[in-house]
Amino acid sequence: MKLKRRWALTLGIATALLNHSAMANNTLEEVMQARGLTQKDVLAAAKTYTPTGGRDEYLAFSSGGQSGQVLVYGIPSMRILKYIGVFTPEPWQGYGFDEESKAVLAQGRVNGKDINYGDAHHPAASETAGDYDGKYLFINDKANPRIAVIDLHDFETKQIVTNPLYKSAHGGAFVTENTEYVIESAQYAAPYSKDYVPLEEFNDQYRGGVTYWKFNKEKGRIEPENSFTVELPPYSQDLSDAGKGPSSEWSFTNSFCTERYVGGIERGRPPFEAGCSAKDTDFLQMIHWKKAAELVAAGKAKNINGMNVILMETAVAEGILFLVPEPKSPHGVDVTPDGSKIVINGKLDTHVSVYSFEKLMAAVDAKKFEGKDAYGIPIIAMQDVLHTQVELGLGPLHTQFDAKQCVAYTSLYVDSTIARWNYCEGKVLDKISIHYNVGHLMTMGGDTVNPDGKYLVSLNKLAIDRFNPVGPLHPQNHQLIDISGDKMELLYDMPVPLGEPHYVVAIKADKLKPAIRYQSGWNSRTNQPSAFKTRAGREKIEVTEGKVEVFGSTIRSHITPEIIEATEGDEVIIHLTNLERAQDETHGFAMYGQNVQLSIEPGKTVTTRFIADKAGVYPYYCTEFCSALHLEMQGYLLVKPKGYQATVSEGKAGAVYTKAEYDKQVATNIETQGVIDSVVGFITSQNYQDFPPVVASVEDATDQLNFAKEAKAKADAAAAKGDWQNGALWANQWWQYQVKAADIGLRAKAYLQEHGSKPVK
Ligand code: RUQ
Ligand code: CUA
Repeated sequence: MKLKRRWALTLGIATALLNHSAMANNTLEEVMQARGLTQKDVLAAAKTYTPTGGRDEYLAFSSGGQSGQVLVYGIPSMRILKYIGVFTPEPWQGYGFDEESKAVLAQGRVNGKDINYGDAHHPAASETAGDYDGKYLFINDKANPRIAVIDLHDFETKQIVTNPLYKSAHGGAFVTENTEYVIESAQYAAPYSKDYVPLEEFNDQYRGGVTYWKFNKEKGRIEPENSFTVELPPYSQDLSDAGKGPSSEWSFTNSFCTERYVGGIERGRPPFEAGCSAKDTDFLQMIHWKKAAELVAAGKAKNINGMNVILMETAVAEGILFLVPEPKSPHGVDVTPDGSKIVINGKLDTHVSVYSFEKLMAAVDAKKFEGKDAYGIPIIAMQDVLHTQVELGLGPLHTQFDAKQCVAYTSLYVDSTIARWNYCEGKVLDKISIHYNVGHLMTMGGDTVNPDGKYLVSLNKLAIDRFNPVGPLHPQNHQLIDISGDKMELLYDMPVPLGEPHYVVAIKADKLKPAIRYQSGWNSRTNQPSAFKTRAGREKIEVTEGKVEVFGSTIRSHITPEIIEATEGDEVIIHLTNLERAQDETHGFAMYGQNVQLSIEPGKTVTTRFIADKAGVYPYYCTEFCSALHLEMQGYLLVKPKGYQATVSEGKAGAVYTKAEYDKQVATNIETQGVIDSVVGFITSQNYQDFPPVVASVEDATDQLNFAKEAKAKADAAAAKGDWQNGALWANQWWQYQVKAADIGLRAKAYLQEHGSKPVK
C-alpha cells in the first residue's frame, strides 16, 4: 500500500518533468534566442552573475541621497545587501525607535529641532597611508551640515556631528591620508551667528569655510573639541579632496559664485544662476591643514559657537591659505593617486584642468602671486601652475583613477558619457555612453593612492527608458562598466530605489571584517556593555510608583516576560537582550499602538520607553521569522485603568488537557528524541570541531536540550501528581525545545555535508 503510493508519486513527478522539459529552453542558445540576448549580453551576464552562495569582490557604500541612508551593494553582482539608517529613522533596524539609536539621532538636532532626514551626498572610507583600511565610513548631510560616523564592524551609525557654523555643507566627507581629519566644507554662505543678518551685509557678515573634524581612530569617534574650521569668504565652497603623498598636508576645495551674487527676482534682480556665473573664473582654495592644526594648538584660533576657528586674516598672515583661479563654476576636485596633480572638472567648461602640485608649491615658496581677493587672500596665477588642460566634452563633473599609470575617468554630465583619458600626456583615450546624465563616477579604490581599476560605476541622474515604468518618480540608475580592457564595456544597469545617490565608494571585500554577533548584553551604539544587560533566568520586572521597568530577554521562541502589567499613565521601559549566540538569529519586537519596533541582533541589548497613557490590551510579538514557532513568540502588555479591581479569577483562559493528551505528547517527544540522537550521532562522528559555525550551533543546540530537560522534569512532576493540565503543557514546552534543537542540528548537519566534513576515527 505504502509502496504503491510512492510509485504513483514518482511517476507523477517524472511526467511533470518531461512535460516541462518539452517547453523549457535548456541550452544556452535556446535561452539566448527566447530572451533575445546577444553574445555581448551573455558575456556581460557571465561577468556579473554570482551563483548562489557566491560572494562579491567589492562592497560598495552608496549615499542614499534624500533618504538620509547609506546603501550597501556588491560588485560585480550589483546585489543590494543592506540599507544603513544614518540621518533617517529606519524601522527594520530599530534605528530611531530604540533609545540607544535615538541618542545617536539626537546628536544631529539642529537648534534643538529633530531633523528626520538628511541629504546624504558623499561617503568616505577611512584610510591608513592613503588606502582604505575597512574600519569606518563617513557621510555628510548637505542640507543640515552634519557628518555621520558608521562603524564597519557592524555597519551601524555611531555618531552624528552637527556643524555649529554652517547652514549647508556639500564638500564632505573627505578624509586625510591617515584619517586624522574628516573634511567638510560649507556650500551656501550664511552668517556664522544664529541671528538674523540682512542679505545687504552678505560680503561682510556671510561666510564660508572648511571644517576639519578630528577623528579618533581608537575610539572610532569624531572629537568636536579637537576639530577646527578655517574661515573662508562667502564663495560657495563645493567639493574638496585631501592631498596624498607629497601633497598630503594640504586640502583643496573648489568654489562657485565667487561673484558673491545674491539673487532676488522678487527684488527685480536677475536670478542666482545669471549672477553666479558672470565671471570667467572661480577659485580653488588650498589650505595647509597640517599647519592649521598647529596654529590651533598654539592658541591662534577663535572660539565661535564652540568651534575653533582660524580667521581669514590669521590664515593669510600665517601663509596657510591660497587661491588659484579655475574655469568658472567647476565641480569636483580630485587629487591623483601619487598626489602630484590636482584635476579640476569644468562643469560649464569643456575642459578638465590639471594643476601641478610642484608648481603650486613653487609659487607659494616664491610668494609669486597675481594679486589678492577682496579679503586679502593671495591669488596664484593659473598659468603658473597648470600642467595641462584637456578638452573632454560637455559638463565634466568628477574624476577617478585607474590602476594604470596616468589614466583617469571623468563623468560628462551634459554629454552623458564617460571619458577615459591620460592626465600626464593630456589626451583622450576612450569614451562610452551611459544612460543618462552621469554625476559622480567611481572606480575600485579610485580615490586612494592605490586604485584597482577593474570596474567603474556610473551614478546616473536620469533613468528615463531603462526600466519598467513605476510612475513619474523613476528609480536611479547605477551602471556597471568593465574598464579592464582597451575599450570600456557596459555590463549592467542597477535600479536604485532611493534617491538621489551622489557618490559611492567600493572597498575590497577582504578588507572588511564585520562581526557575526555582539558580546552578550551589548549597547551597539556606544560600543560598551549595556547597563541593562539581562542574563538567562535573571529576567525581572521592577514596579515603582508611576513606572514599570522590564529587564527581559528573547530567545527562540519566547519573549521573557510574556505578560507585562502596568497602570494607565505609567512610564513603561522595556530592556531586551537577545540571548542567542547563533548566527542570523535576530528577534524583533513590535507592539500595537505604541510606535515600538526593535531589532535585537544576537547579543544586543536595546531599550524602548513610552507612556502607557491609555488603558487597554497591547499585544507584542517578534517581527523576524526566527524559528518554526516564531508566530508563538508573543506576549501582552496589559494596561489597567487606575484603581482597577479584578473580578475574574485565574484559569478561565485556554483549553483543558487530559491524561490521554499528556501521553500522546510524551510519545511524540520520545520519537523526536530519536531524530535528535541520530543528528547528534552524525555530527559527532564528523570533524565538526574544524567548522566554527557548527561549533556555535552545537553550543546553541546543547542549550536548547538543557532547557528541554528542565521542561521534562516539570512535566514529570506534574504527571506524578496527576496534574494532567500542567503535565501536558510542560510536555509540550519540552517538545518546543526539542524542535529547536533538532532545527539547529539539521542546519549544522547540512552545513557539514555541504562543506565536506570527514569522519573522525
Ligand atoms: S556632488 S553629482 Cu554632491 Cu557631484 Cu552630486
Ligand atoms: Cu523571534 Cu520570531
